[in-house]
Amino acid sequence: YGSQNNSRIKMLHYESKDLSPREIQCLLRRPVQNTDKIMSIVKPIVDAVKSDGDAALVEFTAKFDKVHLKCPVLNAPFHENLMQLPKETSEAIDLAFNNVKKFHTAQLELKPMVVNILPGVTCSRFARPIDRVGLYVPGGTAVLPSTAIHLGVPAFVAGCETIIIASPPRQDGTVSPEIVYVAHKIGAKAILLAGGAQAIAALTYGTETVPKIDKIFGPGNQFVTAAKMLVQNDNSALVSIDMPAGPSEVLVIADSSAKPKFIASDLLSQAEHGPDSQVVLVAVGLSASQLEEIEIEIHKQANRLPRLDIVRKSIAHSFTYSVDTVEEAIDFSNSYAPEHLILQVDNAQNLVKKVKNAGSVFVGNWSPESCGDYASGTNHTLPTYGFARVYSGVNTASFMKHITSQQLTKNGLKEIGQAVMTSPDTPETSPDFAKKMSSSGSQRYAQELP
Ligand code: HSO
Ligand code: ZN
Repeated sequence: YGSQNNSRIKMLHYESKDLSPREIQCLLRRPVQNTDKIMSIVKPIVDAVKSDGDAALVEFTAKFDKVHLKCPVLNAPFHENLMQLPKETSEAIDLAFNNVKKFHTAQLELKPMVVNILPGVTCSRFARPIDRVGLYVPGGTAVLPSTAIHLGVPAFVAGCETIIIASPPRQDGTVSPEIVYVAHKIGAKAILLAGGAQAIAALTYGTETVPKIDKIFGPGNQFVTAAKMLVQNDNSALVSIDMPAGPSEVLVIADSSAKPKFIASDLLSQAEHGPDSQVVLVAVGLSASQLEEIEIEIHKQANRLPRLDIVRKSIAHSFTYSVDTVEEAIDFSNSYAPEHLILQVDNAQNLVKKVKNAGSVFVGNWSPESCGDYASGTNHTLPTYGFARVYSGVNTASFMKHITSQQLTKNGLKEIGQAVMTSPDTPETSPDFAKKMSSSGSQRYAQELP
């Protein structure tokens, strides 16, 4: 498989008992990303697409993807010839699609939440889909039709009116049939044949052929991530994004009940994503020979992978961390806040209640990460880089917003009107403001009362 480097693949190894709290803090930090440099490359691209639309978009695609397109957009309905797939591929997509749909349909809030606050004062909250969404499906070193499923299905389930998929074109200027098939299944309005910052800019501002959208979803390389951060800070763009993103990562907690083969597979499933991915093994009470066995497995399995060179790079900044107890392991994991947390420990189910920060949890020896990546039903667009402390993975609610409402009866207004008028929001420093606020309130109050 093309790699000349036969040296043993080795993860760095740390023992918790040898490290100071400061050193542990350093371990928890992700490899640093130089965002300033990337931003300086991305900004002119975004600005050019914003001002020159399709002309700039087509030019950047020619420059970066080496593809000359007449039109950067493929509109629905998509021709059947564009989605011809071997039967086993379409069946695999159908199975994943249905499972993801089942899990995300269960997340739909169908009824408004209604709360009677006081007699005559009723508050409610209801969800509405975001009108127009853009789903970025990476191309480049790996095409990820599964991302089209994991973003497209919740958008479809939420009821978004306009769904646009963006993905870099292949060398021959076409889109992979897997992506067209998924786009068709979710009722996407169009596929934008563009990648990188130029695709994000086109979705954000719209062009002659690309509709402007309201929220951008999906993973991507550093240029895509930087462009997403940039456009969400442009107030004139009125666009939001799913979450900040960093390289994909996994943390496996394993004790002696775990199978070395399985541990190695789970670590490698993320290591092969990209050279900057990070994989962490937290070993609970494992002996030196057990750790050695895992390492041999990693080496063996990695050498069977077509992306061995990428694996070597990501393993170089990955590590094993040995602890004595499962409590210590879960504390470390909660501080690290991994995108994927794999529990290969005795009685794994019991440990789930101690998880405080993680994107998605894989419970027990028979729940490999790849199942979540493709077909178990959960979403694979998850917070990375420690953002699992505060962000959720993409879910049906990500494609919706909540609107609240209140309705008062005459009696209800009587109940709270006085408190509204004497509300403490009257800044002492601004008596005029205070007067205005309470006078408009009392006018309404006076009108309503006999
Ligand atoms: N592990 C990735 C998702 C993915 N894997 C797509 C393969 N294809 C981030 O969760
Ligand atoms: Zn994956």
